[in-house]
Amino acid sequence: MKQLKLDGLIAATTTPFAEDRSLRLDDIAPMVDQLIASGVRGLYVCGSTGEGMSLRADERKLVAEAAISASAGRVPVIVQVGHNSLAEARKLAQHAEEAGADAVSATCPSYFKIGDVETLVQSMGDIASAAPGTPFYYYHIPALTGSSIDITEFMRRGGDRIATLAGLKYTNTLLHEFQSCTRVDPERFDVVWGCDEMLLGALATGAKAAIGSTYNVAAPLYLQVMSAFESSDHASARELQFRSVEMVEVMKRFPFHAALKAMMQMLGMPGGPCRLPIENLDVDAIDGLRQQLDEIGFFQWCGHEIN
Ligand code: MN9
Repeated sequence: MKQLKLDGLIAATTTPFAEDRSLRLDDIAPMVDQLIASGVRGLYVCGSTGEGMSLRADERKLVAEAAISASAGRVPVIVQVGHNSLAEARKLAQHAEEAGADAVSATCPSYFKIGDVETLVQSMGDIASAAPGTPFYYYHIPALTGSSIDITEFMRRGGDRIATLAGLKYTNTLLHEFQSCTRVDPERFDVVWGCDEMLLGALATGAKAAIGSTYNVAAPLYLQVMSAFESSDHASARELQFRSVEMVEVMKRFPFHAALKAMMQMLGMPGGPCRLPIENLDVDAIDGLRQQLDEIGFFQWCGHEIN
C-alpha cells in the first residue's frame, strides 16, 4: 500500500461551476496553483466543501482526475467517495485509486443512519476494499451524517479489519474525543482536524494536520497560528485564531459554502455558484459579505492578493 503521513493544512477544495452549474474543470488547475502558493499542503476533493454529494458520479471522477493532474505530485490528493449506495462508493474508490489518488476518504451512508460500530466497520471496509492499494480515511462528520458512533472503538476495530485504514477526518468539536483518537495508534493513524475555527485548540491536543474549507481563503493566517503555537507564543496564537472565529461568524450569516466561493472569487480564484440545495448569494449579499469581511480586516490578513 502507498504510505502517507498528512501534515499541515489541507484545503477542502470547492468544485468550480459555470453559471449554469455545469463543471468548469479548467478552473481547477489555477485554483490548485494558488492554494499551493498560499501554503496548502494537500487537497481534499469532493467533500462537503466540494459539494461532492451534489455531483453525479461521473462528475466526481472528472473532478478527482483534474485535481490529481493539477497537483502533479506536489501535494497529496485525497478523494472523498462517500455515497448512500456503497456500490457507487466502491466504484468511486476504485476509480480514485486508478487515477492515482494519494488517499481515499468516505462519509458513511446517511439516509439510513448508522447506529453501531460494527455496521460502520462493515460499510467502510466494503468501500476501502475497492481501493486495496490506497490509504483510507473515514470522514467523521456526525452533524451532517446524523450517525453517532463510538469513534475510538471504530478506529480500534476498523484497524484490525480494514487493512488500508490510515486515519480519520475528524469533523466534530469534541477536543477530548479527538485527543483520544490521536492516541489509538499514533504510528499508524493520522487523525486530521476538521473544524477550522478551533484549530488552535486542536493543536494544543496534538493535531498535526487539518482539513478545512477556510484554508482555501486564509491558509497564511492559519500558518501563523501554527507557528505562534509552535514557538509557544500563546497570546499571538489566540489573537490570530480569533480572526478565523470572526471570519467564520461572518460567513455563517450567509449560506456558508456559497459565501466561501464568493470569497474565493474576491481573491482571484474561480468560485462560481453552488448547486441546489445550497442557496447562492445575490449581488447585494456579496456586497454585504465583502463589507463585513472588510470590517474584520480579512483582506489585510488573509494572505491572498485581492482581485
Ligand atoms: O470539513 C468543514 N466542514 C464543512 C470541514 O464544510 C461542513 C469545515 O472546514 C468548516 O467549513 C469550517 C467552518 O465551520 O470549520
